[in-house]
Amino acid sequence: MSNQEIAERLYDIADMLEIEGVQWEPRAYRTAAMTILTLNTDVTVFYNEGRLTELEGIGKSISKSIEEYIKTGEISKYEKLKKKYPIDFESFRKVRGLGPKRAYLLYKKLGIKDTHSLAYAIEKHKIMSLEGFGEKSEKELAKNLDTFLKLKENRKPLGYVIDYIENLVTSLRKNKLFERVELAGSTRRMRDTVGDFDILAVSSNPEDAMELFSKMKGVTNIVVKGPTKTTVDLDIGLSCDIRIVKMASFGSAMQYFTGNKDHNIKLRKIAISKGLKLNEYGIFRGTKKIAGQTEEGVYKTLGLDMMQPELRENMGEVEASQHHKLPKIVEYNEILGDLHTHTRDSDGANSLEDLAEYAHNLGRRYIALTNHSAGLKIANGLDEERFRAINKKIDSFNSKSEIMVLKGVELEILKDGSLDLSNKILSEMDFVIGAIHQNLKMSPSDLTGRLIKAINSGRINAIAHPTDRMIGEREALPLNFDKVFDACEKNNVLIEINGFPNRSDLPFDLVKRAKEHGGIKFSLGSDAHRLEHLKFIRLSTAIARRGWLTSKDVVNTISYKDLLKLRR
Ligand code: DGT
Ligand code: CA
Ligand code: CA
Repeated sequence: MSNQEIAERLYDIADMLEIEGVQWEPRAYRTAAMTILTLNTDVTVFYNEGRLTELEGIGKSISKSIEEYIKTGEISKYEKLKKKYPIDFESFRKVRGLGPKRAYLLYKKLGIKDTHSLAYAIEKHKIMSLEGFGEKSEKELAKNLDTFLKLKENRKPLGYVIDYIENLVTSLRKNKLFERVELAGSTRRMRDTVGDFDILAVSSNPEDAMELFSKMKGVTNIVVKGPTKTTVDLDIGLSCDIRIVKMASFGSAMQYFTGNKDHNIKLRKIAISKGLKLNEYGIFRGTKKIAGQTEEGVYKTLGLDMMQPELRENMGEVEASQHHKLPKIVEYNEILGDLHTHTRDSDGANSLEDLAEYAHNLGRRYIALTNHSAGLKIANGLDEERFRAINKKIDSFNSKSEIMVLKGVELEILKDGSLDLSNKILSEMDFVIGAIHQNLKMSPSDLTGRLIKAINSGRINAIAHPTDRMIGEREALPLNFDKVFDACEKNNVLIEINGFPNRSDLPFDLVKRAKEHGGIKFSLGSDAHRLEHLKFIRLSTAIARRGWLTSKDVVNTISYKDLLKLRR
């Protein structure tokens, strides 16, 4: 059982209650589901300590449902509703434009329960003749279903699973059977999504070590089990490979299994050109092993500088390293502030005081409070009056606090590229990020023009989550990035790297392109909507590193005072 499983149950209940026409409950269930989904701790820990109701949005009644699920694997409310609505809501939630009520209509009229039967009905053009649908919406649905199926290939945003796998590694390390345990693969490279986990370990008793691994908490299925390689499925919906290797080849195993594949292939070619052989066991001249104990040794033997795992994507890092020209990428601990956060004043869950305190405990020296502006109604956006009131609160908070709060806004860029708040109130702000959230169906040139108009306005400091992609749900907006980068450079507008796991936006390859464009700086933001989300700044930083950014490229490395000057 996992947080995700429970969260999906709660979302399902919300969807079914919505079909039933129940008023407030669906929203309550969704809030609770979101809390659990983004919790960095197993929810059963809270249950065991009797602290379920301490979690945001989890009251008595929902905590009873969770308790029931933990104890029995079922929620009676869910089972009862599900008999009436045997629909795959979990998938349909990710097909755009297919809310619970429409899904129910399709079920009632055509018996559509899942993506298979939906695809079939679309193929047979059965949907366009339904009342309330029509040809256009059938086409739309076909497109959105296609997107869902394509994106569904089972990758998970790293930010949702990194704590889980790091905890697992920590618990293995505590066991005497293991002399060494390390994460490799895409997780070590901090890629924005993960297909499976890769762990390398050293053990003098591989049989028992593998036995222990395959019986760990969280294992739902053993795919293969042997003394050198074991693969299991984990309850978070990803599988995990573990390999036992010899200490003498640990470095080359780490190098090989960190990848990525194309990076490895390039290294192997270099080895061959030097008359050497490279594999996961070491570097060999003939049959003599000349490197492999350490990763540094592997790179050095090939004439390369050692490089951070985040850089290993075959994006020019091998060549740069041959010429000793690798960038000194920004360090995680150089990030002083978080430049994108929300409180319950718009659609966040916490107070300014609690958010700031949590950020302070994470080591931040300042945060920008960037609640939504009025134009984003579904997020309870704020008008000028409410922003003024909050700004006043921030002033008084700052006067007696160690961590500083910047007065900010995540400002709607309206359909025509104009801005949602007056120049007057914007001039009272310390940090303004412009964002497109609505009216996304525009031509690429119109979308680009809309964004550029906002950048040219001279009123915004940064553009939030520039591509507006949602991993697994929605692809990037078809923007012309060369033009966007030009405009950002000319107007000194920052590009945000949003660390919220299913956004991870700007993606790292575009970050690298923006940096190569020249003259562009970046701002990092967790986009926290509740306390634990503040940790997502780590994912922003990872993307910055993967995009070759140095501390000079990232404004979060400068002091609060210097940041304030930026706006002037
Ligand atoms: P993922 O799991 O899709 O998120 O991405 P990775 O990079 O973790 O890929 P995975 O788990 O298939 O393999 C782990 C590493 O093992 C990969 O990054 C590089 C290495 N590797 C896998 N297959 C090959 C291969 O065919 N050739 C070479 N040279 N290396 C490979
Ligand atoms: Ca992997
Ligand atoms: Ca793997």
